[in-house]
Amino acid sequence: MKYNHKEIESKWREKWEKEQTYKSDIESSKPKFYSLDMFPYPSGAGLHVGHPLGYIASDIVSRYKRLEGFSVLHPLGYDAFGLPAEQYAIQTGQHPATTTDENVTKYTQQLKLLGLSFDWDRTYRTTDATYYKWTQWIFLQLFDAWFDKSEGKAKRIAELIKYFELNGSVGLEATQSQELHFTSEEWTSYTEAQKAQTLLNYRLTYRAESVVNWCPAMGTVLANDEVKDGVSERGGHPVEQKKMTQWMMRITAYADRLLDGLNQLDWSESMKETQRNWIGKSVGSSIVFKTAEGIIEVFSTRPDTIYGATFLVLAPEHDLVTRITTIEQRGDIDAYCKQASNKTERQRQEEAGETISGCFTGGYAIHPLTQKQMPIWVADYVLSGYGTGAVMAVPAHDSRDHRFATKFHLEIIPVIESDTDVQTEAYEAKAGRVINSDLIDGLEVKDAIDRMIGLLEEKNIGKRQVQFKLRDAVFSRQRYWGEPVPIYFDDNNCPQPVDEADLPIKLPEIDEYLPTEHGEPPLARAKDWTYKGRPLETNTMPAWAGSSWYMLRYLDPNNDNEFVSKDAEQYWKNVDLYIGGSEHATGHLLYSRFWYKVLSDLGFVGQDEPFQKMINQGMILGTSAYVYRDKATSKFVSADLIQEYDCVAIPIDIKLVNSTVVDTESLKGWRPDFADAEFISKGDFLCKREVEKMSKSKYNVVNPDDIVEEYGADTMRMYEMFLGPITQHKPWKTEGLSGVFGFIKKFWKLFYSQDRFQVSNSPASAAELKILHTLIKKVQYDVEHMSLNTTVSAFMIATNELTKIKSSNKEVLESMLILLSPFAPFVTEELWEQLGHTGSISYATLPELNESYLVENSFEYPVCINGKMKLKMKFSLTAKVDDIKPEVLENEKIKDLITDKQIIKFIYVPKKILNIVVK
Ligand code: ANZ
Repeated sequence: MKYNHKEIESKWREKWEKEQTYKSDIESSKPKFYSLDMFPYPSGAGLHVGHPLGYIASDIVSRYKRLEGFSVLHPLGYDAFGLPAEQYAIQTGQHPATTTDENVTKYTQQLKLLGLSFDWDRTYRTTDATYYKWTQWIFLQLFDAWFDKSEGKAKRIAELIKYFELNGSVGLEATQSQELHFTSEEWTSYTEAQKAQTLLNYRLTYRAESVVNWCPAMGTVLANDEVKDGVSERGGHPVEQKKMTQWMMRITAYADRLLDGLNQLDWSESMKETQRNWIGKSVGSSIVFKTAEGIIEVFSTRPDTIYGATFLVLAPEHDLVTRITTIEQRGDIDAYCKQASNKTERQRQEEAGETISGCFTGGYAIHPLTQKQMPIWVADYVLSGYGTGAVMAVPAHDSRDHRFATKFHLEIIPVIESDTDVQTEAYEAKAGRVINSDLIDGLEVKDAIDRMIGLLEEKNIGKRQVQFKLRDAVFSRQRYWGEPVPIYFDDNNCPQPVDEADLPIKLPEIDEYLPTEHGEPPLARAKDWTYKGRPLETNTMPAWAGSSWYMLRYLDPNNDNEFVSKDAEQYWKNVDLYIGGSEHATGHLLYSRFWYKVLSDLGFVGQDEPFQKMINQGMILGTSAYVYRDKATSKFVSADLIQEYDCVAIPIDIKLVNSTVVDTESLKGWRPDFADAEFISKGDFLCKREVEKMSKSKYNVVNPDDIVEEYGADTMRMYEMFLGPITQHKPWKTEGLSGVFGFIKKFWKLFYSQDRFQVSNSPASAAELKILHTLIKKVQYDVEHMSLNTTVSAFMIATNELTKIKSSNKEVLESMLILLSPFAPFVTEELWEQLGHTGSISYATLPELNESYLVENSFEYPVCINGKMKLKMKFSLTAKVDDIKPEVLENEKIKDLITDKQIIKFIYVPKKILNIVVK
């Protein structure tokens, strides 16, 4: 029988589904392994061959762990709320649930082709009301919690109320929006509305007015990581800064724990570094500068440079700007501030690198140590949301301040010794001796920083301070296709939580997926959008809400009473291996760590981190094909002739080309406007190939369904691994598939002799065992180190070696099948059955490594006559000279050479040489 991938794969696909082969259960006698993929957003385009790379890798590990005896949880669901489905709904009037459903169905079909051992009984979509009921429930947990800084953990609001009743705010160490001061008597005398308002200042989710990234074209607020270069990441629409009342998540309370937690995680250093930078912890000092109109507090990480501070700079939004600005400067300052308000924070930071701008307020402050007058400027490189929104500018040692001082002719005073001429360039290194600095002259920078913080504290003009770049996360979206926020507004217009028993608050039906004429979010269109007769919140949650806790729901997906049962949580715990893209470093991976820590503080989960080990897969790149068109005549020009023309490059479908040769007839039929195309070429009409991201718009997408059809899922899986290290980017080459396909056919042949299934039951030879155990060792090491590309080569080598020695040993082949089954589950399952097994190979036992088979137990001796090598003979290492000697002397060739000679001596040096001395 020939290897027939189509028959084998469809047979097993059906059988696995019917028999629920990959159902995972709590098996307390077994250790657990939780292997998770970042769940996909099901887009309309379906999967291309780049998407399953991570799924295949995690599937191999999951299958390997089953063979090792673990109970494996390997689920997949869908992150299905979000903008694309909603945009499509706005354009077509079709309910986003319909599009989502179609896309999910398509994805699932495609994924099922690949033999991924997901437990499909555990699948869900974040858009299922049975799922988002619990997303809403978690929101309520955050609403009912505050962060106690003294213990570094979240606690219930009831505890905070008790504290206020006893102490007011006195001595409270809590993460808060604003510093509030009140006594217990004052608290007791507050109205309900005042109490509610006060508590919002501490809740882990709260409402606040904040400057947000507003995207008018999309009618919604976007998170910082959804804005790239001043435009929306999706759609590229302009984004402006706007003050709005929003639900916020107090992630900043966890800044330190999010930072510290990284140390114990098995993630790549670059991923950890990205998170560290995003959290951005800086230690420094606040310093107070006096002005006639009030004090300006600045935050500086370099208080050692205070004697070099020659001017102050305020953010355009700083409260004091209007008061400090003199009448003469008012017009300029107003115009400058207005202009700044249209830029995003990131834009402002980026521009500061090139075109620094600013405006003088006309006001002055007094230097607290030298008492000199310092001009006060406004500039948008100072951000209102960071530190105090004001800086002391030290142009000699900060390059932005330097550019600013140079542009506006402000004084530059060096205060750290260096070889740099600070009049032309800033010396930024945090190293050297302090100069021109009275109280701290002569100290090294590090010591000077500490000393100065101390001095400032003594003199009451400054305080040690820790700053984070991390901001509280905006949690409301003015969209339809998201989870409704389970909040209503009472008679005082205070937000109140919906009762847990009334969850879920289901997404209502509306007539149009657009904001109302009054600019309210789409949910305001719903009929009777009320709760207890009071208005419900009309904002929905952002796309990241559902993905911030999805790893927990798989543990117990159908539980209607709890978000996850205690039993399930205690058994499965956190994720042992998480595979997904590195682009989620600052969004999903921070938010989910934050929620998980809150749930941990409130006693719902037993660990502090959700994803213990993470691998970030690289991208599989496409090879686009570009044809060239002469701008003047619109004729197509072969790629080898384009130097003579002025051409535009046009990407064309890679199906129209063979290597670099274009099928011009098919190209004409590909687009109506190409029907009458004319081609200029000498011989074949050529295109240029370019390796870049796979995308529909570049027509370079390869569909996994086609590959599975032609070569089978086993080949596709192994080929994806064979392409190169999992974490690297690498181009897809369809030509490469035949190599792996050939390997599987060769492997199949080991079990067949002249088209008949035939394996030998005799004991395995030393050579066979050596091949097998070399493979076992390699696979063990590689899977542990996620070096799956080299495992594929190891299988190829072993198969070649077994073929060479014509091995068909059952014992060896059986073990090899088990080893190969995580990589090529279909063909191995089929051969396993043919060997007479009834259960699935997925639950076989991994063969154990026996190192002794790897040890060489024989030696090939050079056999010499009078010191001259004549031939080579192999002998066991344990053989005695009495066994060896007769065999050598009986050798035909030796016999011939010594017939007429007399043997004087037979020399045997173990593991070196055999020498016959003759005369
Ligand atoms: C004086 C100084 C001298 C500074 C020097 C730096 C170097 P990181 O490390 O990022 O925390 N700064 C403070 N608040 C700011 C704001 N709202 N917008 C823009 N810049 C701000 O940076 C802290 C430093 O950035 C602070 O230390 C301050 O400038 C500036 F040789 O103070 B420094």
